[in-house]
Amino acid sequence: MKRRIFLSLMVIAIAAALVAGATTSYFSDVESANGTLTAGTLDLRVNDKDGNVALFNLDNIYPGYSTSGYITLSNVGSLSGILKITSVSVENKENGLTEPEIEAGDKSDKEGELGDLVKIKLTLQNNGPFSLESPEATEGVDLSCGPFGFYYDGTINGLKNLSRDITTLNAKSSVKIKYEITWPDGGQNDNKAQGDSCSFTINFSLKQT
Ligand SMILES: [Ca+2]
Ligand SMILES: [Ca+2]
Ligand SMILES: [Ca+2]
Repeated sequence: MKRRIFLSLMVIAIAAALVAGATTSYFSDVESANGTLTAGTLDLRVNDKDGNVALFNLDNIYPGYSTSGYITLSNVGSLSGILKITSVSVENKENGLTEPEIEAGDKSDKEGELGDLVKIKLTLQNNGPFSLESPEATEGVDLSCGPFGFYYDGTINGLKNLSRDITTLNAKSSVKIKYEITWPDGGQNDNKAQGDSCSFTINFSLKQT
């Protein structure tokens, strides 16, 4: 009995060996295919920096004061995007009431008046490889489009809640926005802003086209 089982196993083993031997006699060939996915990048910088970039800190300004500078917005990524101002926040502080402020009729110490008196002009400069998007004026603010694109001319408080497309910003390109800040002579009313301060934050975004 044991011998028969052993023989049967031998037969199976020989048959298996024959099958295995037969298989290796066929031609064969092996190939493969592969793909790699790399996501593009969309990376905005303000004046070559990321984050909330400080533009200026102006102290001791007065009626008749003016200054100007540039905001450079760069797409350092590999994809084109739409550059947009998503929002602007403005904060006015009274910093206490001086005697001339009270004389001029400033009664509240809750919010300062500087943002209503100081003007800002923002102009998109025509020195970059850009094409204009959505040239319509934004409702509710003193905003129109000049010959070269985005343009704002009004009080700092008027910037509140500004939201609009500026331009297409191609990969590895940048645009400049010139800002001009002036405190025009407002007569006796200017005294209401003595010691007041005003700060604003313009939020930019770059979105995939
Ligand atoms: Ca960035
Ligand atoms: Ca004031
Ligand atoms: Ca004050």
